[in-house]
Amino acid sequence: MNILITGGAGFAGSNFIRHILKKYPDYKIINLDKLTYAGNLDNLKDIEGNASYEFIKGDIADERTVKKVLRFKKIDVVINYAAETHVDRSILDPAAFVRTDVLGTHNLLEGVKEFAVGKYIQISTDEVYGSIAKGKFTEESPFRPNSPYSASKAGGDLLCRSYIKTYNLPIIVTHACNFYGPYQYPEKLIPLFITNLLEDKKAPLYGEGKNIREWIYVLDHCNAIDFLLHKGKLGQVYNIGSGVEKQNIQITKLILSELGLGSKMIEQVKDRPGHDLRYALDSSKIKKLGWQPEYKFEEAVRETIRWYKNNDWWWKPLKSGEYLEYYKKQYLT
Ligand code: NAD
Ligand code: TDX
Repeated sequence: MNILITGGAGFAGSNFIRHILKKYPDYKIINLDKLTYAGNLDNLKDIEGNASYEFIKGDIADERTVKKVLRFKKIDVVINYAAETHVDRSILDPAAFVRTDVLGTHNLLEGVKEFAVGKYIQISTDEVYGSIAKGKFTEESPFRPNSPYSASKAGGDLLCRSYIKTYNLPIIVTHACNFYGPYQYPEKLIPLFITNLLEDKKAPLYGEGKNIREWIYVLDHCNAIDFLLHKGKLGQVYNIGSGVEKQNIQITKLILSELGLGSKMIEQVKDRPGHDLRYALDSSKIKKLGWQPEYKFEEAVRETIRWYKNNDWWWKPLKSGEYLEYYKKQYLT
């Protein structure tokens, strides 16, 4: 099977490529990635020489690139991980999000239609449903996105829906909760806090840290996408959650305690505009099909901390240059 992974040089995509190549040595992976600030070939250093793997630098928002890859690589399946993904960056600069998350998705769908690709999986987020104070979002919940990031992801997902209904394309849409694990860019809560604390800097907690997210270890998400690739029903939408809900302050305290540090290393900073209070998914649909998460939250966070401790060669260079400019804009203005 020839699988096109877009955004495979990012956090979740690179973990998924490693997972697939290990488990299915006869599958061929083509990774199409623009290498934005979040795309990093160091994430895939260990599989660079694998004969079943090929990297192509390219932009999904460029129609010609997408069509060229689909025409010449005989792609059976497209899995779209490519996106601008950081909510705070979307508040500073929404245009890049609309371009990649909406127009990029549209180009992929057009390509799937033109070249009769057998399956398309859209990797998306719980944030499209908006915030929920009580209860959980099902696959039937309406989209109420509150940030330019979630609105642009919702735009891509709605295009997927329309291509299922209008053209009967073989599409599966997934909405997952927050990921964490190795190779996550140190701008997101868990890797930012771990790496700051390892550098003797404080953890910048928004407001009082009462916001709640549902957290899934990245390898559990890999298993879920692998499961849907083989057993998911075409034309369907699936929520992918762990059921593990945590306030940001609980996660902060867990990381501090694992590192032997106290709460004086927390810095309360100004809150994110439009900050969603809580996300929570009802994932019974995918569970009924036979998938379930395997990793325990505390153990997997410990494993993540160990990975960042042992791999500062990976994250230290990311916390200079472009990152520092962003960090100054984000926290120091
Ligand atoms: P990431 O920011 O780590 O990586 C994104 C990758 O996409 C990078 O390699 C980047 O270079 C590439 N990319 C960006 N624009 C591109 C373009 N125009 N053309 C080609 N490549 C491009 O992201 P991530 O955290 O790994 O997220 C992957 C996917 O999972 C995204 O679609 C995201 O919306 C979704 N998701 C993420 C989370 C999370 O907690 N991280 C949760 C749910 C869903
Ligand atoms: O410095 C910070 N301080 C802080 O308190 C950062 C970066 C975040 N936070 C808070 C904001 C959120 O309540 O932590 C929580 C998690 O924040 P992020 O890591 O930025 O994730 P979130 O906004 O929840 O979005 C993430 O999950 C869904 C991903 O970035 C998205 O790509 C994914 O779709």
